Amino acid sequence: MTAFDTIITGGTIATAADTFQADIAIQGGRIVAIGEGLSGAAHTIDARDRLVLPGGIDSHVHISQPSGPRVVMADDFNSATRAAAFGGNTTVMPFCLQQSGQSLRDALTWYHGLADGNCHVDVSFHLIVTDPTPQVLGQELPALAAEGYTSIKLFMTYPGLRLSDRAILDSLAAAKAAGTLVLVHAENDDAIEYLRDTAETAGDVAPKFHASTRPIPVEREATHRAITLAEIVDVPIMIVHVSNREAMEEIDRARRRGRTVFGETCPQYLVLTADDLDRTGFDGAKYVCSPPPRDTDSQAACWEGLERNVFDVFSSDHCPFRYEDPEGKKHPDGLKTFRAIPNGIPGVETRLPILFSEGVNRGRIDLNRFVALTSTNHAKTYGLYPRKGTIAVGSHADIVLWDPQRVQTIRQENLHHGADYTPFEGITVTGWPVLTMVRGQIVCANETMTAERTGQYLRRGRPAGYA
Ligand code: DUC
Ligand code: ZN
Ligand code: ZN
Repeated sequence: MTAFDTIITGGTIATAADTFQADIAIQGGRIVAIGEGLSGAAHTIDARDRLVLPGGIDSHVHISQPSGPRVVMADDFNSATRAAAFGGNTTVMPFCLQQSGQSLRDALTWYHGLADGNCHVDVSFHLIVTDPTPQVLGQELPALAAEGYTSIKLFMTYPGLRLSDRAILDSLAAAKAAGTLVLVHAENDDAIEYLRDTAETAGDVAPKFHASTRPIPVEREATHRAITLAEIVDVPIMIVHVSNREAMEEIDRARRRGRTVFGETCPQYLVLTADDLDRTGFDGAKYVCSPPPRDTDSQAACWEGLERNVFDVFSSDHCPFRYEDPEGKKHPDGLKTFRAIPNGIPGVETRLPILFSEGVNRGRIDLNRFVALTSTNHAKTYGLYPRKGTIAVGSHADIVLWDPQRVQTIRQENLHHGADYTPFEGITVTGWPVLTMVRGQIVCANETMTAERTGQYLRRGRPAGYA
């Protein structure tokens, strides 16, 4: 009889608070002891020369999301969560889209049907509310919050998704009553449509005009408005995928007024720019996402935001479309105008190595802040802590071993997602996750999957801001 299922020995553990040498004992999928000289396990993992970190939580990914006529996302739950695991993640949070006229329950039934039994890491859904009827807000939202669906996303742009200010106010009020955290995609839709019409009239239809028709003021104004609407209702809010300083300043200003505003940024705002949308031929389409990558000043601002806590979470906004595909970036309508290019880029597998290499190795953030930004804060923000997001006795044994010395050039051929390209092609990083364990089970190690779709659905508790 052994005391433990697994012991991880000899590694350097880092949490959001501490870095220390210790062994970890695991039993029944949970961490049951942390200390020196642990022994008595059926399996021992030698973690010498490895960092031992809480598994990454990517709280912003899109998987199998309906994306318009004859457009198909490149990942299903199998491929997306496989890529997530190889990228050092143990939980992902995709978006369940409510279609117009649909109930949230029906949307969830459909989405669970795609996800359940098909995931390699644990999952939990945000709901995208596009049709906030009295029934949806008054009946469904509170019932679903009680069942652990405690976050929704609202869009201020996109025909079919965008909500009016009044609908946002009503949704915020319902979320407040239900204890649900509201995430907002903040871009001014009318301004975008005006700029797009103007560009197209001038014959400006290449991919690069996706960026120029969604300039910073479009994001700044909508960020300000979203925060203002949340202030009127007196409810916390999360501004997702922030790309630039002016939107950051809106978050700063609101916090100085005492508002609870959370912020998120993503790898594309650290290492890509709008120039990438101007690559030769149609290659710029590979970088079409919203908000678009900006310039090097905005990159520097986003780094500063990670350093000084403007941003609580760092997510991928994984939203993959194949490039060489008429149902992807080369959609026949997209070839005619930037307006119809499917919007989004893959990134669930590369989020962590990019931040580790560019952030920790370059001394912009320390290892503990890295853990906070990529795991702990996601768990705290979305009601998963301390089950997830840390290495502590009683927590799920969601653990990732990192080789901090491994030098790797990001190449599509080495990745596991369903897309046929990576926008981060050719970036050389130092530090790579080499073993991913979910609830005590090794899911992948040394380039190989070692478990088959053992991910579980996670009900969540109250989110941050609703203490
Ligand atoms: N918003 C997202 O959050 N992801 C992809 C596209 C978008 O507009
Ligand atoms: Zn968005
Ligand atoms: Zn997104």
